[in-house]
Amino acid sequence: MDEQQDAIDRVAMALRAARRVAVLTGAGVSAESGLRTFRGATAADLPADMRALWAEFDPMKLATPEAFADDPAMVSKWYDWRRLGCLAAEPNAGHLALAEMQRRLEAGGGECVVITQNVDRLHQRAGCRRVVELHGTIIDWRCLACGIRSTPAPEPMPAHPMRTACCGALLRPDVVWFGEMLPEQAIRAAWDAAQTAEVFFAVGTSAIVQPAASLVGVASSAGATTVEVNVEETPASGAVDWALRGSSGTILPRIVERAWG
Ligand code: BV8
Repeated sequence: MDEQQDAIDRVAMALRAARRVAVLTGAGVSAESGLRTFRGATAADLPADMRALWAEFDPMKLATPEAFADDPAMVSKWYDWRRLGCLAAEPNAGHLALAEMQRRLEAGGGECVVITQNVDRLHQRAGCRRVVELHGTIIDWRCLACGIRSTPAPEPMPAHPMRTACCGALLRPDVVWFGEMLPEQAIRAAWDAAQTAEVFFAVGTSAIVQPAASLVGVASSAGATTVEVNVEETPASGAVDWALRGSSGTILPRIVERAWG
């Protein structure tokens, strides 16, 4: 049996024996749904009007309150374009496998918390019920003045930036930008899940963005069996018990199949 299949068998056995599981996901889990990752992205495969935006600006610079304050029209256009991409995307086999994992564990009286850095809501659309959104969501937007949230229609916004009916203030995406605090409730739920998990997965994340990346160490220090699923090496690869190299859309279904048949 090849090494990877043996590792998948061992992970599946640990999963079958566990009652508390936590899964940290990053942009890589949505890559097979056609959504661009933050660090693997290349401008080449972007539509022309977005190429300049993406090539000219580092997403890390666009995803900040300073960028929005400086040019709300440009940042709002970028987020609206990404929002429409998320709405048009479909959950892939990796998202569906995590939803199945959650169902199987809950059916056995256990629990599976999906902690995501993604803002696309594809886990929810795949059927996951317990999802902690560490970095908010691009599907909802909120008033910059009073914080009231709204869900824009599934079509291009009529203007960039939009102004809110409630306050006449700027409308911004309900995401956590670099330099902004993560939602207190999300942090607490994520830390609780990582500290009590018997098996902790890190799937499709470059393990760079903090404080999310710290969760792998939190779970490991609390005694969890840690598993990474990624197409490449990351700073977390050396610290986990099992580093499974491959795409989440292929590996996650194999783990779930092996665990529950
Ligand atoms: C904060 C929403 C308090 C917006 C995003 C230490 C502690 C605390 C903070 C910091 C710290 N050090 C630095 C900071 C500041 C900063 C930070 O972490 N900077 C990094 C660059 C070092 N953190 C913050 O600002 C956070 N706020 O902590 O507040 C504070 C504030 C200031 C100073 C100190 C403390 C807020 C972070 C949230 C930012 N918002 N998103 C938006 O989407 O536009 S983060 C953004 O990056 C996305 O959410 C994305 O998900 C996330 C992380 O990236 P990944 O998900 O890992 O995606 P990436 O593209 O990097 O990697 C994809 C991976 O998938 C790759 O490994 C690839 O190989 C793999 N892959 C690809 N295809 C597949 C695959 N794997 C499997 N299968 C495939 N098919």
